[in-house]
Amino acid sequence: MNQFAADRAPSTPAVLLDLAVRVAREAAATARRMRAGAIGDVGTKSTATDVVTAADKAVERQVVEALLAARPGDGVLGEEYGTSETAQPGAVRWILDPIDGTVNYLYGLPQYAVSLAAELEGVVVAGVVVNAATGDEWTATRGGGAWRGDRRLRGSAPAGLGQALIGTGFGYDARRRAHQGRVVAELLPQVRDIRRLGAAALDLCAVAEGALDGYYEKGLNPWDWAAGGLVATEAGITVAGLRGAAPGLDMLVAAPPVIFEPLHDALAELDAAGGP
Ligand code: LIP
Repeated sequence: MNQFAADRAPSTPAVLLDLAVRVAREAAATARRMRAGAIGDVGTKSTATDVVTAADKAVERQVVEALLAARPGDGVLGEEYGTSETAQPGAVRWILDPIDGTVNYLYGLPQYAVSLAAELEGVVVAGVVVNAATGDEWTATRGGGAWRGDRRLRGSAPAGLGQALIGTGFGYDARRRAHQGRVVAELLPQVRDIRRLGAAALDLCAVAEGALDGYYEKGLNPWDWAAGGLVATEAGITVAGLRGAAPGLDMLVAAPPVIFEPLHDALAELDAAGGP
């Protein structure tokens, strides 16, 4: 195959997913190996608790190198190094969180993931999330369903919001956390219970497989939810913002249709997308 043909390898969702799974598994192995050794070179970003480790950086470099070796004309948006290449027109934009759940990784809590999505012309068409601590893996292609291994995922069907187990997360800024704390305190009596697991990608996969009945969070970046959002969507989960907005930095809400509206309305009433 000549270079031109290599640059124009088929960009079908299934082909892109195959590459994403191979690269994400290799990256998860690196994260696991580095965790076992030591957490070196811990730095901070937006606040003193917003940490980044040598592993975050090493894993991102590894994934970018592997993707561009396979598909030189593509672009990559990663959490640690931003947009690493200018993608050619019609190329794939890869969206990567090298270690989602970095604080869990730092503490050795087995809830951190490599999250990798393939976006074509603004639409995520394939995604994989690998729990780097356990090896558990969730995949999806647009229109092809969501899977955990060979099990098709279809979310949960709680009887109502009051019986729903809801996941959420909090930002790193103390002022935002104060607002988020007030919101979750008011939501708690309205639901079965709350879980704060620490990695958005895994929270979204948990909703896809029914291990959570819903999830919401303000302040997520594209790399936190691009892959997990496709897994949830393909499992029949509604993934949206508040009041008709698209999911994004202001708010992401993910829940099965049976409880999406009451969860949405409770969050809107509590101004969950507001605050600093
Ligand atoms: C994390 C998110 C999580 C959020 C954390 C953090 P990171 O991403 O996945 O949902 O609650 O505060 O932002 O920083 O570990 O990649």
